[in-house]
Amino acid sequence: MSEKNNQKVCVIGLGYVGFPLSVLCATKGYEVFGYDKDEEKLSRIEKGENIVAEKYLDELIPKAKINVVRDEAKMKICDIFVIAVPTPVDEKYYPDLSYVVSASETVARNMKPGALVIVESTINPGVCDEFVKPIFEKAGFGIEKDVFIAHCPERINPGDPQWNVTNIPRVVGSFDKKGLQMALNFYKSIISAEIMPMKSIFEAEATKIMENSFRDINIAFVNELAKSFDLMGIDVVNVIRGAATKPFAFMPHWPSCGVGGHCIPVDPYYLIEKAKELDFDHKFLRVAREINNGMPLFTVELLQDALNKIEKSFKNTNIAVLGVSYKADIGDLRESPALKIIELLKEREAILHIFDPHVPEKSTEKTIEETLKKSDAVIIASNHKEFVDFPAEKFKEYGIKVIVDGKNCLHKEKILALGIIYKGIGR
Ligand code: SAJ
Repeated sequence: MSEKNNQKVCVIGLGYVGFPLSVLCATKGYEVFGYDKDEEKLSRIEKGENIVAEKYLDELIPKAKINVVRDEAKMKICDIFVIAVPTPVDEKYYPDLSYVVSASETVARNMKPGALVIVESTINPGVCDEFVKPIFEKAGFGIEKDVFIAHCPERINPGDPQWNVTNIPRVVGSFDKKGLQMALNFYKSIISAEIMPMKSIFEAEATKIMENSFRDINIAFVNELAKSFDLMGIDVVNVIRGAATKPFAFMPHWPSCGVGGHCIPVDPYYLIEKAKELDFDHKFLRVAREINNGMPLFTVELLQDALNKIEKSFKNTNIAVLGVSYKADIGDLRESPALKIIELLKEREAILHIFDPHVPEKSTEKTIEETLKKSDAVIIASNHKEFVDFPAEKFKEYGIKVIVDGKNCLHKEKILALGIIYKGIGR
């Protein structure tokens, strides 16, 4: 039996990160135990369901035995623990590490000496040192003696058809050489991509935060350009496409009605707050967050201007909101800008008809057609395939007079040619 085959892995947190990792480990010869506070997740896993609806897992799940853990004591036999719980921010955008702390305490209560503990949740530099390590020391474990702590930030991109837990390169950091080697051996045994050892656990924590802050500031950059170019009558999307013909030193990002999801709009705050403790103000990150957080209101104001052109105001005007989730072709609502747009439109007493094929529970209508029939204006808040492929002529057929394309995903010229008022974000 290879070394890994008699090792037992316990994954704490069976969401879009932990569940795929559990499946992968089980197909790679590990005995896998899955722990989550959500009983529904556990029972669905026991039934062999693909609880994150990622297509690439469909063929792996039948080969993956995951022992769900309801009694935390059962995890005592495990050699490797992976913590993959949420790291959100609260309503004031302060980091919420309560899930990481609680998961670490659960492991510390139920861990045999010598185990490896890996945190995959996205955290800022210092969290493993200031929050995770003390929990294990308080439980009587000595770092580098009978507990090894590592950080390997998750890089899951929900819905990505190419990159997933089996093939995304990773970075790993630890407090000590042995912990680093144990973590490298683990990830190299399950992932067919580069696993880069970092010089410290702090570097590993900083890597993911930097990756996602990079994305947030670049999106803020094009969102700000969208506003200024709009005033100049320049189509920013075409300009970005033009800039993207440069084969080096340019990476296109796209303006939109806002930045949602569990990562991009959240992670920069972890770095902002950490730096604040050290009396450093991450001005640039803060301004980028302000710009991106302001995009839902900017989009609603575009709709207001367009309605004024047909002598309508929001009050008692029927508005179709197409899309509620934060990203194309998935039903994830976390930090979705569409929810902010809906809130702003309700404040302005518009009559809303909402449709998202991936979020039936938030939809007031069952089809695009039904939604358009009841509406004078449309706001596109998610760029689902169903909306992108919807024939422009049909908007005319259903009497739509105004379209605000929050994802710049419709055919602007076709819509304008039909005599419909079209406004995109920066176009
Ligand atoms: N967005 C823009 N303009 C862009 C790109 C995205 O407005 O140019 C918006 C999207 O509409 C969405 C939000 O930003 O509302 C986030 O989009 P995202 O494509 O970054 O999707 P996420 O939230 O699933 O981000 C994940 C992240 N993965 C991890 O944190 C492990 C992120 O690091 C990836 O870069 C991203 O997927 C990806 O590349 O798709």
